[in-house]
Amino acid sequence: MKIKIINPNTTQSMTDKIGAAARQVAAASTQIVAVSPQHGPASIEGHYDEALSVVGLLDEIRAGEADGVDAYVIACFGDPGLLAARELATGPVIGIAEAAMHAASVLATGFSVVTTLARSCIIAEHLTRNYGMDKFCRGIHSTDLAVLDLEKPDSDAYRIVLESCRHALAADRSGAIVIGCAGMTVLCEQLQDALGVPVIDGVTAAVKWAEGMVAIGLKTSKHGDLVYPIPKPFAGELARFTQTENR
Ligand code: 5HY
Repeated sequence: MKIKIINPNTTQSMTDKIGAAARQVAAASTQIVAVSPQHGPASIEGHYDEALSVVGLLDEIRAGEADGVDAYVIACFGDPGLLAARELATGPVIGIAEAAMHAASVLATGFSVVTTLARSCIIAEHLTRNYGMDKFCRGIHSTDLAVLDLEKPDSDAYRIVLESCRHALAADRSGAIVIGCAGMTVLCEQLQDALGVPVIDGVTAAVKWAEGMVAIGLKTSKHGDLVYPIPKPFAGELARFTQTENR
């Protein structure tokens, strides 16, 4: 099977890390394709960045449909464009926040999220309610790290994230940590060893969830609101999205 992991920001070094983490856990028979769109924000930190990242994300879904991709992972903790992507895709589309939260909810009666900026905490809070995970999520914590700080070797990111995880576990009385940024994927194993609790990285959780669904023949429902988009003309720079016939 072929799983396409889309990092909706345009920072290739982060995409490379995400792809490596995915390949580490993927089955030998699973081909992992990890991409960033040609156009879009270098990092996604808020509603504006998320909105502008969705066109590039959907470009990658369109290309994937032509390449016979079996499932997609949206590798950004805001799960941007998730439902639009599901309309366009045939196979499952999994967001890393959704995957990580669901995984944490069966490993502990309560989990904490540790993410980047304070504004991203509010977006994560909205997601917990959308996913019905608010009854499991005991707290959402900012490290005040910018997303691209995670790409800087001298950012001291590991120590800062570890400290925030320790605080979250104590303050929230939670039993597991969800790391709230795809760029933190490389920290996950070290954090788990240091903390002695499950630390869930949505990238790897989403890959294994997608693999499992494809393996049992499950695809995105095309009955109701996730049916393929209605063919219509798109003007200007979006003309490439014009579809003339129903799929
Ligand atoms: C992410 N932004 O996972 C999110 C994290 C955040 O560019 N990749 C990004 O801070 O919302």
